[in-house]
Amino acid sequence: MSGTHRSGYVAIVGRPNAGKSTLLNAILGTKLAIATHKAQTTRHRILGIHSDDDSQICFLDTPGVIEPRYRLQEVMMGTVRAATADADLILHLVDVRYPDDAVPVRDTLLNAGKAVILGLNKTDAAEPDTIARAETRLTDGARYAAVHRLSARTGEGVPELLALLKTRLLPGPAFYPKDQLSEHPERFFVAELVREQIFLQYQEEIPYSCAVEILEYKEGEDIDHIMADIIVARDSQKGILIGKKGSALKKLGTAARAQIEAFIDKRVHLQLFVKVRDNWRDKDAHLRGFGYME
Ligand SMILES: Nc1nc2c(ncn2[C@@H]2O[C@H](COP(=O)(O)OP(=O)(O)OP(=O)(O)O)[C@@H](O)[C@H]2O)c(=O)[nH]1
Ligand SMILES: [Mg+2]
Repeated sequence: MSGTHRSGYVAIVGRPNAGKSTLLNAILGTKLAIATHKAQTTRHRILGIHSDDDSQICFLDTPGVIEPRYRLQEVMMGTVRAATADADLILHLVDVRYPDDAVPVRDTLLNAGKAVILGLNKTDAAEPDTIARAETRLTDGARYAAVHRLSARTGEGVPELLALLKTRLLPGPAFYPKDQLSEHPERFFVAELVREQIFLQYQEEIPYSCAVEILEYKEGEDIDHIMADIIVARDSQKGILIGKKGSALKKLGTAARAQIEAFIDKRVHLQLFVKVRDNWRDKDAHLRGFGYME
């Protein structure tokens, strides 16, 4: 054990698909946050806690920064602002192949008056000169506290990133027990895993029109019984979700169940229902009900 104990909150902020949730999972060595190839996968602020003997870093994974077009997206951007405000340190994560996209987020973050570290992610998918160009493009005249290259997918550069973040945190005690990874209840992760499968299995506007609500979570001796609603925003989406003779919903349920079983390390009986709540994405009462708003 060495010297002073350090602790603090690090908000991971960036455009959709930058790899924020993938990075959180790589840091924690477990799949805590859902991550897909589709933009706007993350809708909440997700706490992931990394502890070792002499530090505790509390990461806040956040929704990708966009120009909001409907109320849910506005609320998501409020979540990003709140996480940024709460954090001691900001990690601006960028897909190294698209530095131009990251410029508006960079300018907002650097104006927030906090230390911002630039994480150039996806180095496994880019040539060295692309990476160098991205670094120049983003750091030219910008006051980042530090710059770090990494690949959340391969894990290259991730231990070094942790070491870098650690040096930037102030001395302080652990906020959570050292074996704790997060603070959301199990049903939150279960709902997220269902939502992840919706992102993977359906096209176009469907993933963006769905919310998942756990209706019942009954723990059994060797199998848990879970009932969940998938909420859609329009009647026509219900049929798409269910598919011919229920085939699409069945496929979704099978895939989600496998993910949930891996997550809780227990057998699961999962029942999914589809409900319509007209334009739920624009209604605060629903956004609150589904846990997107306080
Ligand atoms: N090649 C490569 N792909 C990556 C890397 N990190 C993430 N990805 C991929 O990029 C896509 C988006 O990853 P996410 O982790 O969901 O991105 P995000 O920033 O959380 O996205 P939102 O939640 O939509 O804001 C997924 O297909 C990941 O597998 C990386 O280091 N290299
Ligand atoms: Mg994400």
